[in-house]
Amino acid sequence: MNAPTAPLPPAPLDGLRQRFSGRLLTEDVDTAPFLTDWRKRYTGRALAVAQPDTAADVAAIVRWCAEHRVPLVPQGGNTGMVGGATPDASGSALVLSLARMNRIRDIDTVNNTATVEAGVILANLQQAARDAGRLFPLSLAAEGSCTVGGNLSTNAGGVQVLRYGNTRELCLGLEVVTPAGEVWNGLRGLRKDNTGYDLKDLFIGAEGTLGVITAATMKLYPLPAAQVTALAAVPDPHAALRLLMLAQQRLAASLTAFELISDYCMGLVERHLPANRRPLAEASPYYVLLESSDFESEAHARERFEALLGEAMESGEVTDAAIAGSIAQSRAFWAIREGIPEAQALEGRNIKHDISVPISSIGRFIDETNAAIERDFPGVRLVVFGHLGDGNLHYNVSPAPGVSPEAFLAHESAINHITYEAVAAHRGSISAEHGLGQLKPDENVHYKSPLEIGLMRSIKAALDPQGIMNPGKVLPA
Ligand code: FAD
Ligand code: 2HG
Ligand code: ZN
Repeated sequence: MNAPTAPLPPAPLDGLRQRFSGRLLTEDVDTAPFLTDWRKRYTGRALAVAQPDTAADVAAIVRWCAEHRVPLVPQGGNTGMVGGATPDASGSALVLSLARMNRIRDIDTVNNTATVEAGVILANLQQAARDAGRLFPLSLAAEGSCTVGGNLSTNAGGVQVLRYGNTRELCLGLEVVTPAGEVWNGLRGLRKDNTGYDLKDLFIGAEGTLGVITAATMKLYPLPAAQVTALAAVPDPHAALRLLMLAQQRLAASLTAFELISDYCMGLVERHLPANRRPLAEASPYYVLLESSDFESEAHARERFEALLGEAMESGEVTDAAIAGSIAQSRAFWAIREGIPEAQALEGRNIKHDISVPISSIGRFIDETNAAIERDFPGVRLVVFGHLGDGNLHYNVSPAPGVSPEAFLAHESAINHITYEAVAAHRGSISAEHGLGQLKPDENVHYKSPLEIGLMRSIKAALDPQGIMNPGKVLPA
């Protein structure tokens, strides 16, 4: 790859100030919220935070950055888990906030598509789809603040991937500002289009390192007639896997969520978010939160769900279960699952591993990795939960009681090593859905082949020869 060109002396912001009066933040008090990530792991500095309203605005900013060789850090809702939207500490970068680009341009209920700007909050897109009698299925706990541009740039997963796929699979077209400041209008709402390289797939999951996504055409689906949620107690992850197989057999495409929650996670949520209470009388080592979406009726959904859970209880996979009796109860079940990241943050500093392995390996991965970590770091808390139906675990680690965060974090690379070696042994991924950001580029180089990293570098150099797009993210600086 071409080495990124050295930055020029501090760029004169005057050229931008004229066009972006009131939308170019330079005072510390205004820029601070954009400079620290959600986990409070990274705090950077910036030349300014620019807040464009249109793709033409974004193009003007990118052209200015290209001219002055100013690094550019795109930012959506700033809910990312790997520091991808946080600038480095040099203060030379411009943060580009897409938050004001929040218009829903079009909903086409015949083509089943929504064309939206990058700064649209995910929950607003879900609501707009519902208002049009359609489903936009991407769903994650940060949906009240994350943006469609951020979801695309991280190729976010969430809780319905096993039925609808991740964000990449929900996208039909993109509008992108290239690192040279040109606007590419690829907003095609086509299910079939084999006209050469799929450029949109390059920008999806690129974490802002290849261009700025300014709008997207996303797929919509029919709204289900009913959704039924259950929380099932299972003795261990192996039983959870057998339940997954049974649920897929009995419910087929109606199975829309299958989440694993360890008892330690359940306790964390109860402790830090006490409005949440576990719905089952007896504690169990693990629980599964399952959801089925039915296109006939609530009664039909409930009947199938009850039959499934009855069968699983008879065969011993499930030891107890509660089926939500109302929408409020279903929300309460989901609040437990979705409260885990916040509860863990309230508990203190932690080490996160967002890993995936083939679904068939999940049980063994947990057994082996738990044993290895407990052997070397007795007493640490294993915070295991996640999207079991996708083979994606949040295999997080918190300090043993009484151990200071500093002493615990001194072991971060050793704990990462154990975890990622186990992931590699199962031919898994060290980042299933959160991306690499500035947290994992080096680990990625270690676990991917030189050929694969070389191809990634070639793509980066071809699209961004000056290296101004979110440098130091995805690929090591
Ligand atoms: P940001 O954090 O602002 O940015 C993320 C990355 O995308 C950065 O590299 C940034 O530079 C780049 N970027 C942002 N917008 C653009 C753009 N328009 N063009 C180019 N690059 C851009 N993630 C999951 O996958 N599944 C989950 O279940 C999940 N649950 C979460 C729960 C909680 C409580 C929280 C806090 C986070 C969760 N996340 C999850 C992580 C996060 O919400 C997602 O990664 C989300 O997609 C980020 O969107 P954002 O708008 O906040 O992006
Ligand atoms: C989730 O699934 C998110 O809740 C966050 O991906 C995971 O906090 C985490 O580790
Ligand atoms: Zn997740």
